[in-house]
Amino acid sequence: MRHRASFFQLALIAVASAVVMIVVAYAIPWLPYPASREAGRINFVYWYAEWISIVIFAAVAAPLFYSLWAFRVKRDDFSEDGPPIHGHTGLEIVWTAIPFLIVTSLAVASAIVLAKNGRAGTDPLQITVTGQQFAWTFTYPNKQTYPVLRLPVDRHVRLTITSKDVLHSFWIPELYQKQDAVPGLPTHLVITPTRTGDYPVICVELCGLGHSLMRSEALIMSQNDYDAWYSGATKAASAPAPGGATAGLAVFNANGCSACHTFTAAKATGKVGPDLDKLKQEAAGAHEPLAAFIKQSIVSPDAYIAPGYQKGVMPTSFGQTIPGPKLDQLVQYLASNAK
Ligand code: HEC
Ligand SMILES: [Cu+2]
Repeated sequence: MRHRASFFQLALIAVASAVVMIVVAYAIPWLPYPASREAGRINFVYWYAEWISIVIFAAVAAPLFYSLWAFRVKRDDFSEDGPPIHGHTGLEIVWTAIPFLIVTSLAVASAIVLAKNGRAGTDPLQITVTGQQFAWTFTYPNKQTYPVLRLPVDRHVRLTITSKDVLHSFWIPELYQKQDAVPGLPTHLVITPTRTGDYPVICVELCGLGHSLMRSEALIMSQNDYDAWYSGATKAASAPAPGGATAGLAVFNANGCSACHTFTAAKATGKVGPDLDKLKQEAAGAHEPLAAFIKQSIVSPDAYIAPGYQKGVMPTSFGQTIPGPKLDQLVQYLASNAK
């Protein structure tokens, strides 16, 4: 037999195929570098599955490429195919047993990782994440709500995730795990950050016209920086700001306005909607008194569309979700701080 596959040739093609796959797998940064313990575990399962795939690819590619080369039809070769194989029990046992073991081991590894990732220890930092069209807000144990998620490194954090309107999904790519935000059904996500840095917070459930703009930031900071921010923020919340602006500012932050609007008084730098520092100009342009214009813009945003902006991006639910007195505080706050 001229074409008996030499073990050496097959092995050579298998190794070459594996090397190509390893280069593709490692040279391209397919996933962000994990920034939490939970992400590290998911990363482990990912590479476990990746290595199984590399081995299977090599095992399939080697006989395929060998056959293409060794058994190709020669000129003037009219011979029939070889006899087919029927009912090879040994072969069937092998090709059932191997996938069974692979799939079972993947399921066991994933189950262990998911169970471990759900554990928050005895004293996690508890933060409530609220999704609404189209902003994320984060409520801390001091009862204050902020538009940016700040987390200390190396501490268990347990997020409770809810939604005020439709389905959203909370995701920080560097932390790998996603969690749905469901109205009326709080969900949970445990994070134990391992790397400081600024990471994007993204909504990954198509939730309306402004879905792609529904982004915030997660700042993972050292325990010291976090403590300094938290105690400062807590003090600022209890000390009355000049002009009695605290209440209005709290309503502004709690409703995610800063995710979309720039407003210097609130240190908000959102770019999705108009710059609220220019509200006076805008009200004059719409020929309305300032406070009435602001109130109308919040309660029924579609009544007047700021030039250059789109209808349907600013949430239309604030009239129902912000109680009357708070709405007045908010309007007052915006009117008195607008330039
Ligand atoms: C998802 C992004 C988004 C969020 C969240 C949001 N807005 Fe808006 N807002 C917009 C957009 C876009 C416009 C311009 C379109 C329009 O006029 O409806 C706008 C318009 C406005 C205007 C009119 C400004 C002008 O120049 O005409 C005011 C006032 C305003 N928003 C206040 C608020 C307040 C207060 C909140 C929080 C309770 C808020 N917005 C939350 C996107 C948003
Ligand atoms: Cu969303």
